[in-house]
Amino acid sequence: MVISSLADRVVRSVENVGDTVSEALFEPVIRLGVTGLARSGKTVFITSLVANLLDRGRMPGLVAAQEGRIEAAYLQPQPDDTVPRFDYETHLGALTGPSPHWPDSTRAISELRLSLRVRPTGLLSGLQGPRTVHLDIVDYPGEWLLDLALLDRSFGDWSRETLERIADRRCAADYMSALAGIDAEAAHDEPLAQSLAQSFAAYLNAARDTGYYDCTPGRFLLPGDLAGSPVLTFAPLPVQGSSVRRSLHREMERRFEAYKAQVVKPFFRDHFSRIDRQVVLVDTLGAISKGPKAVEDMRHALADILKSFRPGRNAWLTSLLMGKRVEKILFAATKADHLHHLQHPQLTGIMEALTRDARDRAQFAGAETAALSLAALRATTEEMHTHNGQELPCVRGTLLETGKQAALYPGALPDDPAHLLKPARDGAEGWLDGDYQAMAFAPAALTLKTGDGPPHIRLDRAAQFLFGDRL
Ligand SMILES: Nc1nc2c(ncn2[C@@H]2O[C@H](COP(=O)(O)OP(=O)(O)OP(=O)(O)O)[C@@H](O)[C@H]2O)c(=O)[nH]1
Ligand SMILES: [Mg+2]
Repeated sequence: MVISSLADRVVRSVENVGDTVSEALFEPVIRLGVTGLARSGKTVFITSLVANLLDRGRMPGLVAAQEGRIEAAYLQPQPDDTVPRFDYETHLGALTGPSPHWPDSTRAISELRLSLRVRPTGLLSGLQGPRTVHLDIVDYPGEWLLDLALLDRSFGDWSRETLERIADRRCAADYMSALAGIDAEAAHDEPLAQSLAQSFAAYLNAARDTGYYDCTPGRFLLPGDLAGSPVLTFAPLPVQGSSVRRSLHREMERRFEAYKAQVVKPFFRDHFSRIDRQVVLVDTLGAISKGPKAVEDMRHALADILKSFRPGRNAWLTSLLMGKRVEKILFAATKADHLHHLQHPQLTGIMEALTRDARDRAQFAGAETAALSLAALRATTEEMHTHNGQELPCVRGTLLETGKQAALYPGALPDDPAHLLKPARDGAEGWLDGDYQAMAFAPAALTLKTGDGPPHIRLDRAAQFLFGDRL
């Protein structure tokens, strides 16, 4: 009885509402944020996800697809006029064309709207025809989330912390020597400011290429149309106390504040605050193959990234969100096709452990979280090899560098993630049990059956967790 009167009320209210409300009711919008550090696999993930939602033959793990309730999927013009469109067709062409290659690096925000016509289940199934659900996918660099930490730092604090952290890094040597003999309280001199900012930006780029993840301010790495503007022409200085009028210190401080107000805040206000569901992509295998330092560094970066999803600590963000929060966060170890599936549980275990602190806190803030390992575009096949009487689970693919076929055994990932994370925390130079091999494979040439999207690993499970409940 309760159910039928509830349903009546739904029908009645539906008849009475105006267009906007009925659109909100019948055409819900899910904003899915896709982020991760540079090269973590964002572009390939979105491209393959969209292709596999358009052609759903390989998406049995997405319940609505499995039940045949998705009647149609189509791309639409996106709702935000000022955000570049995610260049789906070009990226898909790169991955699935006659000479497949990985898409170019993107490093800026972009967006795509995919609309799904879905037959409802349960209570409403008898009352309603298919409804449209819009999936707005937003691709943005994880580095931009790291900038949140700048908001509650003064220029002086930020300078001190940054210089302390980078002083011993080889890639920072040029910048540190450029600072030698600088009097921050001397009169501001624009050529000097520019050369310091350029040198600092060069350091940030080198640091990122070396495998450091704490590369903020994030926009220094992808200036876009802000290149050369004052908001990007500052750098950390050896300063003490408050700044002297008209000094280099005062001007850098002003620009640091402008960066926060005009670059960092607008991103959080216009994009981040509107996200409903979030996937954080992590190239866990890549970091493991670079060694313990890279793993530890990545763990820190992830914890920092995740602070944005637990905004309690940041008064400005808390007031901006006004209680709204990301409902679900998925942590996904990408490129799992570099491993035989026998090793996937270990990879997921490492992913879980890497984000444990951060996950606990996000859960604390009410978001549902999960970890899994996936490959957005599977570039390998699996095979067993016998080596010294031992069976080794390998993957085979075309090497990116040589174009030759090769079988790879990357090394045994430990069952207990602590065997990797502990030495990383303790600052070990190398892994005890020898190295983990990373090899870059080229995307395989594909002949797709009608109705099938590109091959992947667990992309359907990721989709089910992220938005399956809304279909
Ligand atoms: N084997 C394999 N390699 C992948 C997969 N996804 C990404 N890669 C590799 O990772 C690289 C980076 O992937 P992208 O999707 O461009 O990563 P991104 O996060 O968009 O990178 P930026 O735009 O530079 O920040 C690719 O060029 C591939 O070499 C995958 O599913 N399988
Ligand atoms: Mg990209």
